[in-house]
Amino acid sequence: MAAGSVRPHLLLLLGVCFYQLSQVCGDEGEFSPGHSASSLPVGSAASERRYLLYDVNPPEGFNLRRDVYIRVASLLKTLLKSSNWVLVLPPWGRLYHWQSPDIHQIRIPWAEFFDLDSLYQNIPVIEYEDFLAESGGPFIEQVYVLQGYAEGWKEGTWEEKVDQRPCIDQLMYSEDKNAYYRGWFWGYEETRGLNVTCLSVQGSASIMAPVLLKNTTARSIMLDRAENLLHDYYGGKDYWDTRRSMVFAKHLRVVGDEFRANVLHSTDEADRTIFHEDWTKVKAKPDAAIGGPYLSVHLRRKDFIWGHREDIPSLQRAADEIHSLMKKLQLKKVFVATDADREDLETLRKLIPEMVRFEPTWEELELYKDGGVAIIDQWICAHARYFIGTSVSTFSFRIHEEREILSFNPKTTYNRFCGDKEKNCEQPTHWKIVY
Ligand SMILES: Nc1nc2c(ncn2[C@@H]2O[C@H](COP(=O)(O)OP(=O)(O)O)[C@@H](O)[C@H]2O)c(=O)[nH]1
Ligand SMILES: *[C@@H]1O[C@H](CO)[C@@H](O)[C@H](O)[C@H]1NC(C)=O
Ligand SMILES: *[C@@H]1O[C@H](CO)[C@@H](O)[C@H](O)[C@H]1NC(C)=O
Ligand SMILES: [Mg+2]
Repeated sequence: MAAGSVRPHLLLLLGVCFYQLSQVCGDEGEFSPGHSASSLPVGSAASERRYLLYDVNPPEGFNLRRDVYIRVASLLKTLLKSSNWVLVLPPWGRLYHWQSPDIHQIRIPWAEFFDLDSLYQNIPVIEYEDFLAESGGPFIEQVYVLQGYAEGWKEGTWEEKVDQRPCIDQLMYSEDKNAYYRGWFWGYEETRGLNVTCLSVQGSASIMAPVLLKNTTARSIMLDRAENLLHDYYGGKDYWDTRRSMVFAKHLRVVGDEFRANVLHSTDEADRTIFHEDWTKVKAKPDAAIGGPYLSVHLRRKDFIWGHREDIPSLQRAADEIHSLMKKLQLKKVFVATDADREDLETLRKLIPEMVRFEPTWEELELYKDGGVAIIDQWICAHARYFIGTSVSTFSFRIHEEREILSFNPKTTYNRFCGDKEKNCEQPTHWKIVY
């Protein structure tokens, strides 16, 4: 089963090209696979393991990427049943939505956003820089570019399959004069692929396992366009184990908690949202969390309003809903997370004078980056008495999950704004944790 957030989201992106792959060409010929390897400690414990790397279609945002991590983690678990593998975490960077000027937002390690020890309790992972040090240089032996089937799906029949096929789209890699492949390797310009091949796939992540185990002996394999793989089992135990392991980095949680305490009078003890360092020992008790004395809102704007989607509210409609919820829930404060532009923000401030936002100073923004600020917003939203989000936004979906992990009553979580003229305003699906 591969339902959930994936398909509607991809549909929204159809026909939209946010960005053009820029030329990425460093100096050629400084490294070759041979000489870097000699500098490695021989016979280290890591020498036997194989490396799985992946990347996602460039226009996809942070929160769909978090979903793709879950799919690839399933594949890694399948591979581990047969041999020794480690997942190389794809550095963050160059995301379309990370538009704050003058900050360095490329080659960002996962540790800036997530707690690596927590990830490691689910599957073996290493940062890309560790891969470079450990594997003997900036070479990826095999790059598989995943794509669909040129002929599409045959009607009425769904079969899982993967086949080596000619590339359908123009390849985003080009051969240099040493016959190495150059391309976008997370901003590491010296990284090269030794072989790039297109594979047509239709199915869940683990259908890649036999190919990786049997069809190639490459020790480092990158799956590009990994979002073409579906979930092994969306919403199952494996899904939730991986999701629960994606604990936010401590420094971001601390900032969010301080904001909650100082501005929103929200503390874990009073709100019954106690955080435990070890996610494997946490089990949600239905309705146990109360949440802080505020309403939280995720109002997605930008590309969500450009398409004039009928499921996105006007600011007036959103403000009316917010006021009516505050009255009903007897809450005096509303925390608003949004990607609204300055003009929309001014309008919002007029419509909702009591609005509270997390507004980082320039220094904080430089430190946490756009990704970290988004996580702080999500963390604060996750701890509110009641949350309402935006239709088919993966940013909102990740907040739902965070609240599910924290034991909130689903009625306080799976809510979304309705469009002004939307007739059938279906509310988000409740995905219950499986332990
Ligand atoms: N700080 C902050 N950033 C946001 C907010 N909403 C959207 N963004 C930014 O816009 C991106 C939205 O892309 P994505 O994560 O793919 O979520 P989706 O497009 O809503 O499904 C986020 O990753 C953030 O960078 C918000 O409420 N607060
Ligand atoms: C993998 O190898 C098998 C057996 O040789 C072959 O039938 C299959 O087409 C290969 N698959 C891919 C994706 O290369
Ligand atoms: C590249 O990899 C593919 C798939 O494993 C293989 O069929 C092909 O022969 C390789 N090309 C080279 C030049 O090694
Ligand atoms: Mg997006």
